[in-house]
Amino acid sequence: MRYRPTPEDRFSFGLWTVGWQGRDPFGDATRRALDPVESVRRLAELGAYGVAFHDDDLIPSGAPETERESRVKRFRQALDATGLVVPMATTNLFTHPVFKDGAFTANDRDVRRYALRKTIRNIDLAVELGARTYVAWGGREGAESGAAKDVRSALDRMKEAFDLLGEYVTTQGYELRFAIEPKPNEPRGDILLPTVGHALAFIERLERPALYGVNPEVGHEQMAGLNVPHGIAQALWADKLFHIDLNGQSGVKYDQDLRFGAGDLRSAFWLVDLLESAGYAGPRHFDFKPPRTEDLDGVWASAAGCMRNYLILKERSAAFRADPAVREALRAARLDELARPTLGEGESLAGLLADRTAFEDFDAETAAARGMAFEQLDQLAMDHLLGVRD
Ligand code: 3MF
Ligand code: MG
Ligand code: MG
Repeated sequence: MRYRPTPEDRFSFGLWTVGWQGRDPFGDATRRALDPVESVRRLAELGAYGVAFHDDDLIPSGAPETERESRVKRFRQALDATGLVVPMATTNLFTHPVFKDGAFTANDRDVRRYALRKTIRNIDLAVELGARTYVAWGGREGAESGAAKDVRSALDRMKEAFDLLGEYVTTQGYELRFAIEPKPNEPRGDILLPTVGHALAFIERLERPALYGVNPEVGHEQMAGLNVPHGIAQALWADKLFHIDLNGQSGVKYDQDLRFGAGDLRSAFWLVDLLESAGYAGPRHFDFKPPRTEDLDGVWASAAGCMRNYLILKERSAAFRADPAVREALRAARLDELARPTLGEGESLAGLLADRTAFEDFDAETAAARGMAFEQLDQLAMDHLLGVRD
């Protein structure tokens, strides 16, 4: 069947996505809790290959050791029975009231120490279950008012935390890399490391930069009005796209977490086009929330929709790239020229300085009059996206 996902597509879902009960700041849950075992079975039936979890999604915070063991055992049995894998795991450092002022950057030192121990405990479980990526979203690392957070001290504490986690996985010999997930705001008024760019710059200040990359989320960048494919392209360029959270968002407003493909469809098209043409090999992970209007049938329809939309866009992007008219339009728009170094082969800065055609004899008026032919190219993309070119 067309657009039917298979494990080769590497689609994964967080337990917290399909498991979201619809609680929001204004209303109570609209759906019953889902047993992680049920989620694993349903996701496998739908064609997913992986499932991700926060520690608290699997084991309620504060559960006794025996309960912890039995819950992990049931989860592992469900994974074995379905063939689903755990590519990524993460820590819940935002739900319990103890984290109201953050975790790694909480002003209270004892809270920071607790957050590190909670994270390390779940890293052990993540590795045991086969995860290769550990995501860190600093949802409550931030502030609502100016003097409440000394941002430079907070970044020192953030660095201290990530360096300690890096030391832990290195000394344990774990094959686990960290992916930092940026978000500009919500639930804090302003969150530290708000965008892909902030996170990439932060990583370079860590003791073991190679251990850390980013886990950008479509909606998070769009909440800040940013161009998602551009941010992802920069992460790929820096070799730092360790993981990705796919979802949908309609512009600069509250965090919508729509299913992938909803919201800004053109951005979703360019994102799939980028991931596929760049050969991104990691999981296509969906971090969405089926709207609270839906019952469980709607939840599974929404999850299936995420994967279906990805596959449709992948097909549209492949058709776009294979179209001879598009290739011609790309040439007319001089993408091939952008790929060429600005200096000639073997040329040095001295060559550029000595080249009269580059400046003294350069006819800027004629160059300025050249059209870029971007509109023809973009309309071809639109035709392919809308499925009217074949
Ligand atoms: C919030 C998020 C988070 C993170 C998750 C993984 C609850 O907007 O996107 O989902 O993705 O904590 O680290
Ligand atoms: Mg999110
Ligand atoms: Mg996310």
